[in-house]
Amino acid sequence: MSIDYAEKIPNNVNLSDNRRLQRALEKWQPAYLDWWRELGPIESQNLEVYLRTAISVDSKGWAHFDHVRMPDYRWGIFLAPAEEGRTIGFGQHKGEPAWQDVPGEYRAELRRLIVTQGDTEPASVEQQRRLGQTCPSLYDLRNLFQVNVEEGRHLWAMVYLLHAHFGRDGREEADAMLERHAGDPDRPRILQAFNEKTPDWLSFFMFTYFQDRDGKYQLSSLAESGFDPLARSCRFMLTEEAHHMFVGETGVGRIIARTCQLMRENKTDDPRSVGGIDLQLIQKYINFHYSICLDLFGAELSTNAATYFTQGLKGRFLETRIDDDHVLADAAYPVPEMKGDSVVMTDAPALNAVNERLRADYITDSQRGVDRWNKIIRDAGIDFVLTLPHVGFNRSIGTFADYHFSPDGKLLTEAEWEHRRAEWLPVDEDYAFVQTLMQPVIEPGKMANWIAPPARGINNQPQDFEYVRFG
Ligand code: BYC
Repeated sequence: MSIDYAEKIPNNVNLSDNRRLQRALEKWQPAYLDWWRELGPIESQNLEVYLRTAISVDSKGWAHFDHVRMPDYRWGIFLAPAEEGRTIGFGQHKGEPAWQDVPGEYRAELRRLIVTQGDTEPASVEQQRRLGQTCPSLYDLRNLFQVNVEEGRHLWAMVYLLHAHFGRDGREEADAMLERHAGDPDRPRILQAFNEKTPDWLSFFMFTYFQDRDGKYQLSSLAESGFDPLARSCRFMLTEEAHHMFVGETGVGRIIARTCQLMRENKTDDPRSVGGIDLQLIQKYINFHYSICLDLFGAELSTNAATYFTQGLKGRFLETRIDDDHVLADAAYPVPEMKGDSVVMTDAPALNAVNERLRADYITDSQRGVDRWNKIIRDAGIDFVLTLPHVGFNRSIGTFADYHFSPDGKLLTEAEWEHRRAEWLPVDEDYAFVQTLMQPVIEPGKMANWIAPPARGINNQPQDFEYVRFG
C-alpha cells in the first residue's frame, strides 16, 4: 500500500504497468501544473510550507509532515486498499461482485458523476487563490495551502478514473476540468456554489465548514459505489476531507471566541469598534454559505438520483449501516412540499428522495458545529444564539427555488424579500468591512486581532512554529 515517489506521478496503482495510461497522464500533468501556477494560490511559488503528504494509504503513512517547497509538492494517485470479495451494496445489482471496469450500460451516468465531483476540486482552489495574501497567521496560511494541495490531488483522483476507464472522452473531460473556471461567465464550474467568490477568511472558514461538508456527504455516497475504483478513490479522499472541515469549524469558532473576548474586555456590544467581527455578521455569512450548500444536494425528488441508486453507482450516506433492503422499491421517505402558503412533509418514493435524505443527514451534521459555536458564546456570558436558517431560505434548486422565505421560515412576497434580504445576507458594505480586517500577519506565533489562536498546533507544533518559510 506504499506510494511510489520515484515515479514521475506518485501512485499506488502500478501505473508503470500500463504504459499507455502512464503516457496519457504524463501528458495531462504539465497542463495541470500550468493551471496550478496560473490559477492556484498566488505568490506561493517560493514558499516552504509545513505540509502533510501521504506516503502510503494505510493508517500510519497517510499523514507525513514536513516543509515542502510549494512547487515541489507531489500530486499523485492514491486509492484506498481494495476490499477482498467486495460486493455491490445497493440497487438492482445488490450482492453481485463490485465492478473493476465500467459497466458499459452505465457509462454515461458514471462519467457524469465523476466529472461533477472532479469539477468542484479545482474550482475550490480557484475560489481561494487570493486568500494567502491576507492570512491571519502562519498557522492559517499553512492550513489554507494544505487544503489547496489536497483539493488538487482530489482532482487527480477523478482525472485518473477518467483516463483509466473512459478512453478518449475521459481524456477530453479531464482537459475540460482545467478549462472551466470558478466564476467564469463563459465557462463556469458545473455547480453554482463553486462559482461564488471566497473574498475573505470568514468566507474561507464558512466554505470549509459548509461546502467541504457537502464534499463529505457526496464522497461518502460515492464511496459506496459498485464501481470499485471510484469507491476506493473516494474512501481515501475522505481521510483528507476531515481536516478541511476541522479548519472550517475551528476557524469560525476562533473568530467567535475572539469576538466574545473583545466584547467582554472592552465592555462593548460593538466588537467592530475594537477590530472584531460582530456575531450578527457571522450569522449573515452562515445564512449565505449554508443556503447555497443546501442547493448542492439537488432537487428533493430526482430521477437522476433514483437512477444512480438503482444502477448501483451512488448510494446513501453509510449505506451499509442502514437497516433496510437497500433496493427501495416500495419504501417511502418524507420530503417537503409547498401546499398553499405552508411547507408540509409528504411521503414520496424513497428512491426518488435519495438527494433529500442526504441533505437531511447534512443538515443534522451542520447543526452540531453550530451548537459548539453557541457554547463558546454562552460560556462567554453573551446573550446571542447562532442558527441555521430555514431550509427554504435563499434557495435556487428544488421545491423552494420559486419561493422566498425568511431565515425563521416565514413565506415572503418578492417585494418583502427584496426589502429585507440585506438584513439576512452579507451585502457589499459587509464584505467591505471584513476586507478592512484582512491584513496579513506572518510573524510566527502572531494572530490577527479578529481571531483567537488555535487550541493546539498542527502535528502538536508549538504556537510560534514557523509553518511557512518565505524563500
Ligand atoms: N447547481 O435531478 P437533480 C466537494 C441540476 S462537493 C447546478 O436533483 P441530481 C468539494 C442537475 O444537474 C461535492 N445545477 O440533480 C467541496 C440536473 O440537471 P439535468 C461534489 C444543479 O443529478 C469543497 C437538474 O439540476 N460532488 O467535493 O440528482 C471543496 C435537476 O436536479 C445543482 C457531487 O456533487 C446545483 N447545485 O443532483 C472541494 C457528487 N443541483 O439532469 C470539493 C456528484 C442540481 O436536468 N454529483 N442541478 O441536466 C451529483 O451527485 C449530482 O450531480 C448532484 C445533483 C447531487 C450535484
